Amino acid sequence: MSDEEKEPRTPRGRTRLGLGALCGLLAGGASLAVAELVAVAVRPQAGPVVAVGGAAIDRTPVAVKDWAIRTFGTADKLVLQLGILAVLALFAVVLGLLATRHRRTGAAGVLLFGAVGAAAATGRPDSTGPTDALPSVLGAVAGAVLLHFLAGRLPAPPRRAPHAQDEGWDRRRFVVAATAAAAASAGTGVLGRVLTGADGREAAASRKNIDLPPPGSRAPAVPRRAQVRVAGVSPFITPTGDFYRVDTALVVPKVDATSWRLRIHGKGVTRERTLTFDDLLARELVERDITLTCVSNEVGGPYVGNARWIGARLDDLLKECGVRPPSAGGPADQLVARSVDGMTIGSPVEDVMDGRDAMLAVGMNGRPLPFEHGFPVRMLVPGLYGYVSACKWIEDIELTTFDAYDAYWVKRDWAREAPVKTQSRIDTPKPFARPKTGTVMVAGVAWAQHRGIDKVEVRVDDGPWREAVLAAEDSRDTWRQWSYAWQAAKGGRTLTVRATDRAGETQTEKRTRTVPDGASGWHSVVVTVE
Ligand SMILES: Nc1nc2c(c(=O)[nH]1)N[C@H]1C(S)=C(S)[C@@H](COP(=O)(O)O)O[C@H]1N2
Ligand SMILES: [Mo]
Repeated sequence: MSDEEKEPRTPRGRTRLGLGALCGLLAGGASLAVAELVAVAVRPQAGPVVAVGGAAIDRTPVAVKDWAIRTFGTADKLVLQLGILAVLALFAVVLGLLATRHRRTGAAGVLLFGAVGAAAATGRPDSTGPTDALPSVLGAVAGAVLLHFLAGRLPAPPRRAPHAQDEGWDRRRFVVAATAAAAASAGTGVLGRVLTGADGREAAASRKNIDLPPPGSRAPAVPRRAQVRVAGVSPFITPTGDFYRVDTALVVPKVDATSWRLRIHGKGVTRERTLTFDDLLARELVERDITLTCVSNEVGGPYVGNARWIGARLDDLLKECGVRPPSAGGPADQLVARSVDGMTIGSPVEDVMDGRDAMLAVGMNGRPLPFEHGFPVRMLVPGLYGYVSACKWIEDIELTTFDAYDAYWVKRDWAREAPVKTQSRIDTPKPFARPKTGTVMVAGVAWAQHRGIDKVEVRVDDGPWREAVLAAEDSRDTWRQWSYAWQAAKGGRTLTVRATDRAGETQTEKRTRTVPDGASGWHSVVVTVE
């Protein structure tokens, strides 16, 4: 065996490798810190972690995405970013080890990672051009230089200094350089964070300054009896802070309402328009209670919420632009909404213009939209799943055809058209609860937006279906609560619920997955009566 192969086995060889790994981590940290700082100046979304994460989300197979949403819920994006950081750390260590042998190759490896980040950033649908490469490129250059520099200050390989422990290595110099590099990276990273926070300031100020005008058409008060008085049932109006959030944005877009614009154009648009936020507020605003549901919601799942929205009617606006629905001879059957972060969402023009309360929403539960829910403006179409109707951070509406264009999710195996499926959920008792024998209140929600709920039935084990008591209906675009006073006898019991919509259609028992157009099947809860 040659000396070189034995090298790592000697104590000094091991020290050298350990320090090499450290150099790699320091260089990786410096790269990220510099990149994130540059991203503040360029665009927060152009930072390498966000760009690579976004590219990963877009390329993730539907099954994996579904699994991630199921497993990590709303934390899915955090998990993804931590995963990216872990992979980067691993590669940083490898490059550091490589640099103990070949400084140049190690440094070149760092540049290669920069190229990957740059490609991801410029390839994002919301990329604003080649400047989006700057964070990754400058970060990688900083990391490469640092790795080259630090690797040059490692102890010499044993074969070159076989006897003297410390010959050729200025330990103090290395420690000083490494510490300085770590401190500079940390400082840069903190500065980047602080400046990122400041970046959304104008948008936040614009949101604060909004005084939503009173809607010209108010929603009637929610009937008092729309909420069943049973502990554990969802609040009829979902508090904004509890409203589910589903989107692909790793960084929530912070749009300044004063510079926001919405362009309406495309097939059959005879009077193209670009609206400002004030233009929108100057229109007659409508206030409506609408229940929003995600197509990724499993049977019994949490991705459904009900809010009181304020917005401008979309059908009126489209008519002013000369748009006619297909049934009136219009050439466009698909309305594609585009957001500032490059999301595209396609809705049937026919549904948007059939008189239902499709709107460009500016308010949620009496306040301007929160950033997470699409500030300053989002679309809503009662009766359709969010991915085909509810574009957040909207900035463009294009009239086209379903034949001519597939929107983001349609390119990823989801259905082109997706009306909400009739569903019902048991909110209480919870799975594996241990209620006492006697009267147990079973209660929950059912939804069939834009059709309305006409009946909810509950079944115990394989017994007969029993009609639940329906709470008052708010509107056919909202969910409806129900309750059932169950005379519970001792033992393990399975409670099952099913709903019937106003079209007379009873929820099918057939279980389907969420892909391609929403889960179906009955929700069951297993409890033990004591
Ligand atoms: N810009 C943008 N809009 C979007 C999405 C998105 O990823 N990006 N997701 C859609 C999906 S799948 C759903 S279910 C709803 C969820 O809206 P919420 O987060 O306000 O509940 O937003 C829709 N609008
Ligand atoms: Mo969704």
